[in-house]
Amino acid sequence: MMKVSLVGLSGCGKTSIYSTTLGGMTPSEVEHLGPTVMYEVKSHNYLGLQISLWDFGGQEEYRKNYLETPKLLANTNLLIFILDLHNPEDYDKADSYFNDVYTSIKKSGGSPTVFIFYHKFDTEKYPEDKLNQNLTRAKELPTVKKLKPRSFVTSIFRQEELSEIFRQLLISDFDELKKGVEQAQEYLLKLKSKIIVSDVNGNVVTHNIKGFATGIQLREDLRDYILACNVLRENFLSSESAFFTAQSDKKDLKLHIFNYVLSVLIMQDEGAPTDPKEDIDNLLKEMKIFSDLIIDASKET
Ligand SMILES: Nc1nc2c(ncn2[C@@H]2O[C@H](COP(=O)(O)OP(=O)(O)O)[C@@H](O)[C@H]2O)c(=O)[nH]1
Ligand SMILES: [Mg+2]
Repeated sequence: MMKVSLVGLSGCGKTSIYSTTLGGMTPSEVEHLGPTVMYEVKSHNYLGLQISLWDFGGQEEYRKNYLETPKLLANTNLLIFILDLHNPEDYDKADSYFNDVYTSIKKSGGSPTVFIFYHKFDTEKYPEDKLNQNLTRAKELPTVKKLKPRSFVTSIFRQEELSEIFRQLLISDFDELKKGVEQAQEYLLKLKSKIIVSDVNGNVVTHNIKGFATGIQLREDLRDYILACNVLRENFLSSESAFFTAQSDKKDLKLHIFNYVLSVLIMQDEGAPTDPKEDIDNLLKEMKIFSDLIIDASKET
């Protein structure tokens, strides 16, 4: 089990970040979310890893409560602090909250990996020159300078990038998995076919096509297809791995499921250039190895 804690002042964007990555919502769908009361815990299985994501509501009365009830924050593996670049008036308050949360986790014996998101880096409702000034100032905040967390400049309006960051963080403690993902990305760059590597639940690992994912979630129809094939693999074929194919005169779909967990979906449009069989076979061979790494990593947690 891996515990990820999202922390930051009220309105900084915690719930929006969750919703547009693991939650599979679009940026426009999250615009009217209500405030989080106390905290919310969402469980997720990503690449076989059990992830529990804690969204700590940021209102003042709750902030005090978390600090006075250290067990809420204890056992955090990944601490993600979110700083609202559109709200520099509250930087000092945010920074000292960051410090208090970190100190509280340390006191209860934890040693989380710490990240900071400089969030809302977009000019939807904010002037550009001020935004850049705010970013420069944010990097000078005392807790940021003290903890030197790995930092990312984020916005829910760059959903694909935000999801990519999130995917990286979720496997950041697993070196072997990181290498596997990088390997997959290298192959995908070279290939012309449309390819999506995901887990069998439709959580995207990497892909080379735009518009097939909402955050980390694969498009619903394809996700349903993978889920259905996975049920067949399990119950009907009774095998660890399986291969499915579907064809029309316009499209060609190939689905490989490896080791219960990993799915590689290869799509080809009619008349589109095809890749040499050897290149596809090499990708599949690597993904088979990657699926073994996933099984090992999920045993660790
Ligand atoms: N411009 C902009 N607004 C955002 C971004 N992320 C969240 N918001 C807005 O900030 C407000 C508060 O977001 P919410 O997720 O509820 O914050 P929380 O209290 O930290 O959970 C909402 O109106 C969101 O639409 C972002 O990246 N850019
Ligand atoms: Mg919230």
